[in-house]
Amino acid sequence: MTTKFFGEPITRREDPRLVSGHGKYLDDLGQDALEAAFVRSPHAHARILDIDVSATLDVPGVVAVWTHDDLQDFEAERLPLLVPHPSVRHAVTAYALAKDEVKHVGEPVVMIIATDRYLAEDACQRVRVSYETLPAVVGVAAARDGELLVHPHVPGNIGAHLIQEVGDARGAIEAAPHVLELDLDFVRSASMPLEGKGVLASYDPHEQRLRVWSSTQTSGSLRAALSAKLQMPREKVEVITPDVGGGFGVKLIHPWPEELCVAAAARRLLVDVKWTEDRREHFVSSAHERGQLQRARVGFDDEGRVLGLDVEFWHDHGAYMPYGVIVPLNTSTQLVGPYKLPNYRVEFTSLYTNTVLVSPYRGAGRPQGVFISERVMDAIADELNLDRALVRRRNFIQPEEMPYDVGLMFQDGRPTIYDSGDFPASLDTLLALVGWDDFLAVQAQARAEGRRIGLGIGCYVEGTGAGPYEGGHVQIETSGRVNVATGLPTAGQGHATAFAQIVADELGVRIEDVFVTTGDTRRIEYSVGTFASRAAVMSGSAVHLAAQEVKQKALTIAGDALEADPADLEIVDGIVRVKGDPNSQIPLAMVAVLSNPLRYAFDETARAATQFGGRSDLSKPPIADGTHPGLEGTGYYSPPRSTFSNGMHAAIVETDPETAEITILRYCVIHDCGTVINPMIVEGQVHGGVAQGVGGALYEKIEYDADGQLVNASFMDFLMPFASEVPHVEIDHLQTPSPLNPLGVKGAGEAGTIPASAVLASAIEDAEGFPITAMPINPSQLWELRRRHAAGDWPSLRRAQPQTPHDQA
Ligand code: MCN
Repeated sequence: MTTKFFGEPITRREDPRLVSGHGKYLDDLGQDALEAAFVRSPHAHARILDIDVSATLDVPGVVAVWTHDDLQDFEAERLPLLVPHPSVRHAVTAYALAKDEVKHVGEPVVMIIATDRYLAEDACQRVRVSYETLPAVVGVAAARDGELLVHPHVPGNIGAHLIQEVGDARGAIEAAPHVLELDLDFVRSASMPLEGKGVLASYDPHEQRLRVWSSTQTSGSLRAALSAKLQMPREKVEVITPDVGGGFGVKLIHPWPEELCVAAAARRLLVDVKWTEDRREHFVSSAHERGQLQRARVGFDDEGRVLGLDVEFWHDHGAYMPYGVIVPLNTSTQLVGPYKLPNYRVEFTSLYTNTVLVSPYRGAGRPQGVFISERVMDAIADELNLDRALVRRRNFIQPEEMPYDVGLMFQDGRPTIYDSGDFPASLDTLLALVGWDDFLAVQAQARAEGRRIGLGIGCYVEGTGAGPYEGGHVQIETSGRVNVATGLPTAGQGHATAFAQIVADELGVRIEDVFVTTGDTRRIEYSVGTFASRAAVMSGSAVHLAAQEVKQKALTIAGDALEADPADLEIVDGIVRVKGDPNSQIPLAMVAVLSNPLRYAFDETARAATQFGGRSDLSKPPIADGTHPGLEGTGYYSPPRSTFSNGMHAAIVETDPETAEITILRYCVIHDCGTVINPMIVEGQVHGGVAQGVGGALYEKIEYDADGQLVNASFMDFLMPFASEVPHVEIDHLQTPSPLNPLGVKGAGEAGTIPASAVLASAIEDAEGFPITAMPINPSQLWELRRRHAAGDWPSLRRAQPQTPHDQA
């Protein structure tokens, strides 16, 4: 393909519509629909003794009141375990409406459908549910104790347990000259898309067809799930994703209880029904992530090379496990990062607690894993009084060792094999960008002025573009308009631009003529979803393959019309022409007409095309043997395994000596996502990711009390960074193309978030001179650590003045 748009920083074509308020989100639809509201559990753990809905039944405008008993057939069974894994010992998923017991505050118990949301909410207040409260298990430590149980049949609250090992980690640590042990705490947090979840369902009894609009990341999978749960033919279920105001992982599960209840109600009541999540519901009844307690033992030599690493962590997966163990699997495999670990053992225990369920949130376990490995690298440097960058460099996998088999099973069940990357080159670029070599002098100068500044670093490798497949459909209309469809939905990632760039280049058409549809099951039969930074790899490759097919077909038909060998043709700006003979040409639009020679010409282009008389050889049928009418093609891409992006971040922070306020002075990123389709989009993704990472590192913390009540379930109490707290991000790209897909791309969507906590911990530690072991960290916690440090109750760092320059590997 000759590239004209691919790799260019083309401004996002979707933005004029979105930023001028012309986006259509779920709540903009279904203005005449009935609305649903849910009575949710006020208790973290309780037995339901009785549900009295009698006071709701005579409320004018209330149309239906459903409890678990009103669900039918499969609707009444537990929701599915979406990603099974051999490490799962006890998979407990929720009912769409609670049956007998509730396991966390916010669990839906009753659905009320009324003519509007206000009435439905008022009616919810009239429902009387009698509960017998039970003791709640809150937090990883309590769950690990195993004294109280979330689910009586799950001993020790252990949902899953896995050990993976390469070499002999414990033996290597035993024999190592230096050994360190770290206890770390990564606190629970949650993604906060501006738009919460939402669903609108409409049933056509004549066609027996259910149409569902959902603010989902997985329209194709949601379609499959609804057709199974409602026992409807898949062909009769359509799922359409309107504009989505952010997903960040939380809209991955399919179906959410509300999606199933609303769809079932629309079918049964033969009315359109809608539900949009409010902010409090999002806090107490969607999904959280991150919470882990971690322990690492590392043995290393005098030069800082890791000889053995033994990691154990305990993961809080909340009350239910619909998404399996993807998050701890990511933590356990991705903490290896860019490092060569000949002896590595990791053991995780995934624990039930009486809190909101845990499912992937941007980074999906990797921020926790990177926190472990990068804290370990800093601790080694501290112990040996070595430069922190040097310790990392000495442990790097080298570019000539690619592809590099880490020796672990990745979350997709396939081997963890790094396909490309040049970690030393990334580090060199980062250190130059942030001014690593000069920083000691800068820091000393600041100290002399009474200021505390610190420089932190963090490296990561990220498995992206997980399979199993994604599809693309490309069609050229007789007007020359090119329609592109891919099944995965868009939540703000700029797919309408990036996929148009790929197709425009492959077909040789103007980008203005390419129109992309995402997340609409009417347009493409099979799809999986947008997660794991997979769209560029999966759908990008699929639309590329589909465009190739269409191009081949166009060249064959044009060759016939122009009486030229297709190999001698090229397409430039939508015109197929004989190379070197500009007078011999035919517009793609006309080729589209010829591909579908109707008896009558309906438009100007088609009439003009009749000069070519259909296929020129009248002895042949109008449609060439072995082809179909229409200039269109479908491609499905299925990768052999995941492709691995990587990157390195560095940050300079200042901590206020009096107030312990933490300010980020600089934030630098080196990013390698293989071949870049659109650098402006990738940089936007990195900016957004860093913003979310900064939030996770310094502000955002989901806070439960001992009874399992979420005490900061509002934006008044759950702190997110404003634009004023998000640093300017300085970015440089390194492109090591992936050999695994036709475009050489690797994912980019989560990259900014992954190392942020590790980097900021490293920087704060450097500013303060004592270890940081728990994230997020806020000024009060830093102040408390200072107090403990001054009282001799918190250790000092030894690496105040590293003796070795970073490049003496
Ligand atoms: N891209 C590119 N070149 C590459 C790789 C990616 O130009 N080599 C472009 C892609 O074409 C796409 C964007 O960068 O436009 C992100 O691509 P990719 O890394 O494939 O990630 P996905 O599109 O699959 O998006 C998912 C990812 C995840 S997992 C989360 S969580 C997340 C994220 O993206 N949620 C987001 N970014 C988000 N951005 C917004 N605005 N909203 C969310 O909810």
